[in-house]
Parts: sequence; structure tokens; C-alpha cells
Amino acid sequence: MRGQNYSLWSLLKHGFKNHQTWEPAWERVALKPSYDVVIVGGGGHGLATAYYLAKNHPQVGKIAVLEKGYLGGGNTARNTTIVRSNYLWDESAAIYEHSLKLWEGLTEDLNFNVMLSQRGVFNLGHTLQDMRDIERRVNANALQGVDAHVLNAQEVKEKIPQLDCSRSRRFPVLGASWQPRAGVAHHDAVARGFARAASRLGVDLIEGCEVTGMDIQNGQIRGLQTNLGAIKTERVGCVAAGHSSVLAKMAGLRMPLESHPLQAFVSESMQRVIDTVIMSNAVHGYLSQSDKGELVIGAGIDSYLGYGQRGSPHVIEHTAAAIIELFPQFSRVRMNRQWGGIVDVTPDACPIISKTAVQGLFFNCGWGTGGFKATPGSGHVFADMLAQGGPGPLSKAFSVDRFHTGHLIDEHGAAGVAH
Ligand code: FAD
Ligand code: PYC
Repeated sequence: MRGQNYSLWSLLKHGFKNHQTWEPAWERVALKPSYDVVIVGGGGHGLATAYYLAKNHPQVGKIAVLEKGYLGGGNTARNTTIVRSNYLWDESAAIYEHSLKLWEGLTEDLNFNVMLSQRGVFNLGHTLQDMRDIERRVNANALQGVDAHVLNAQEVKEKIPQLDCSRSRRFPVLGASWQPRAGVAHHDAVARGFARAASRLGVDLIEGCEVTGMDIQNGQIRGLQTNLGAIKTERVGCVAAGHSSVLAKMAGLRMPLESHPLQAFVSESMQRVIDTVIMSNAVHGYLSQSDKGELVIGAGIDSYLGYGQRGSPHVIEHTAAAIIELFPQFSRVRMNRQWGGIVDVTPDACPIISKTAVQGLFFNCGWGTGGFKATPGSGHVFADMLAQGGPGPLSKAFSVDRFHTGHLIDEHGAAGVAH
């Protein structure tokens, strides 16, 4: 009680002072002329990389994160925050499960509430083949140590009473996979938590700093050009999501990536009606309900390529139709806001965590429509890669070389709705 009074008092006091005496969450610093390691991209993945690098590998020296906009303002700010690890193949289940375990301890580790809510995720099955695919994935998950269950239609109805499970629907619900430890987390909180923790470990976080060129000599990265001036560095990690191929081009590299818009929207706020996350690949839509009471809704990528963070109206119409197919009662709910992000999609729907033909230049990209859940895990393994100069056990399968060797890890089924 005393704490609450104190908070209210300090809120009023600081409010009247225009927040001027508030301690900033991270330090604003000027760009230095050289760094030991530079991370390009201040989204969740870039910030997590910086944090784990500074925390676990302090010997690497001075680290900077360069962000062309504001920290966490890219896809990290634009996603629908689903966190789960129920992927099909061992390599991807391992990295997403590693990430989920980090999520589970993240609030404590960062001393910042990332608002992980393990409310479970359902992937609905509507055909016999859907159910066979679900059973295959759940069996694989059992072998991988990932919590997952197959539910029949009655069990789904008991857990989600609002879902229309009648057999007369065009897409009747035959069952679902259910991962109870999955759920949602807060997009801004995780970016800010990592930013604050990285800054406290001495990482320079530079906002409004766009990388515009790379200085490469004799196959080794020597520096970067930015809108704030040139800097020298011999180790660079690019973590730029939808703009990764733009950065690769600066180094004369071609990444197997396509950049697509991916949209989402939220409804007006209402009483809590949905206490879990529901996804349907076949009907092609997904939803959850935010803590503010908004329905958070999404579906698939816009099929054309582009960098406009918007998306086209027919995708909104299709998504709304899918949600109404599953929940006819939501047809009268008004939609409040819509937005888009630019996702970097690989041919096998799996990320690229890799060194490149340029010495000292590394890429962590291709998370496409599913990288929010990977934020801590991706940052953790990429930090190891930047420190050690090569892959570790969890990242080695995600080398860009797999597109030459043919060792693809096809996760289109688990990426599901969005791809
Ligand atoms: P970003 O947050 O995009 O960060 C990359 C940063 O790089 C940006 O801030 C950008 O400004 C910066 N940058 C780019 N170029 C330069 C440059 N030249 N110089 C300096 N900085 C640069 N994933 C899930 O797991 N669950 C979901 O429910 C989910 N839903 C989604 C819904 C939508 C609508 C969208 C768009 C995505 C969704 N995703 C989801 C995917 C997820 O958002 C991304 O995979 C993840 O956030 C990528 O994080 P990031 O840090 O790599 O990218
Ligand atoms: O990867 O779970 C996911 C997801 C859902 C919506 C977008 N991505």
C-alpha cells in the first residue's frame, strides 16, 4: 500500500516536471568512430543479441546497436506477439524451445516485466489430413521434449466455448494441437527490457542511425557508412528483418529472401471473452485478446513483394471473413486499427543465422512471420556466433549454405497461418 502511494505521488511529481527528472531507461550516446562489434538493427533480435553479447562475452569489447528508426519500432512493434515452440523438425523445435525457456526466465533476468502470458496456443484441424498433420507434429514434439497435445473436437469446445465447433460449419473443427506453455508476451516490453539491460552493460544504442554502405577490403569487413558518419569495425551482425536483403546487397551478397507485407489489426476493447490463442491454417486466420480487451487478429502475408509497411485491403477482408467463420458472433465487433510490417521470408520458412563470404560479416534474418517468439533465443545464439566467429549447436543448421547443400528444414506447416 505504501508502495502504491509512493508511486502515485512520484507520478504526480514527475508529471508536473515534464518527466525531466526521470531516469531514462537507456543512455543516449553519440556514435563513436570505431567499435569492436556493431549490430545493425535495433529490433528485439538486435537488442537481445547486444545484451547476451555484453553479458556472456564481455571480452569482445565495445558494442554498438545502430537503428535507423527508433528501438523496437520495426516488426517487433508490429507483431501479434504469439510465443510457442511447437515446430515440426528437430532443428527448429530446438531453437524455438530454447527461446521459450529463455522467455520463461526473462522478466527475472532483465528485471523488467516482459508480460509473458502462457495462456496456451491452439492450432485447429478441420480435415482428416489436418488432423494427421497435427498428430505428426505433436508426436515429433513429444520426442523433442516440447509440451504438445492432440485434442478432439469436444475437448477443444470445452477449452474454447466461444468457438463454433458444430459439424454443419463449412470448416468443422475436428480437433486441435494444444501447447499449454505457449502464449503471448508484450512486444514493447521485451524490446525495452533488452535495451535497458544492454545499455547498463555498456552497449551504445544509437537511434536514427541508418547504415548506408559497407567498407569491405580483401574480403574482410572494415567499417560501415551511416547517415551519422563512417565508423570502423571488423565484426558486424546484421539483424534487420525485412531489410536484410538491402543490407546484404551493400556487401555484394544475395540472400534467399523475399520481403512481404504482413498485416494485423485490433478490434475495439471488450470484456474478456478469449483467454487463449487460436490459429487455423485451413480457414486462415488467428486471434487472441489483448490485456486491454482488443481482439488481436491476423492471417497471411500479402502475396506481392514490397517495403511499404501497410498492406492491401483485400487481405483485411479475407482475414475478417476467416475470423467470422470461426467465431460468427464477432461479426458485429468493430475494428479499431490496422497496420503492416515487412517480413523476410526464406524458401523453407526457417531463419538464416550465418556467417557470410565476407570475413567478420554475419546475418541473422529470415525469421519471416514467426520471429517474435524467437527473440531471446535468436539473440542468445547469435551473440555466441558473433563472439566465437562461427555457429554453435543450435544455430549450425541455419547456415545460409543449406540453400546450396539442399539441407532445407521445411517449416511451412508450423509457420502455418502466416506463410
Ligand atoms: P525488427 O523488429 O523489424 O528489427 C529490425 C530493425 O532493423 C528495424 O527496427 C529496422 O528499422 C532496422 N533496420 C533496417 N535496416 C536498417 C539499416 N540500414 N540501418 C539501421 N537499422 C536498420 N512472430 C511471432 O513469433 N509471433 C507472432 O505472432 C508474429 N506476428 C506477426 C504479425 C505481424 C503483422 C508481423 C509484421 C510480424 C509478425 N511476427 C510474429 C514476426 C516478427 O514480428 C518478426 O519475425 C520479429 O519481430 C523480427 O524481429 P527483428 O528484431 O529481427 O526485426
Ligand atoms: O509464428 O505463431 C506464429 C505467428 C502467428 C502469427 C504470425 N506469426
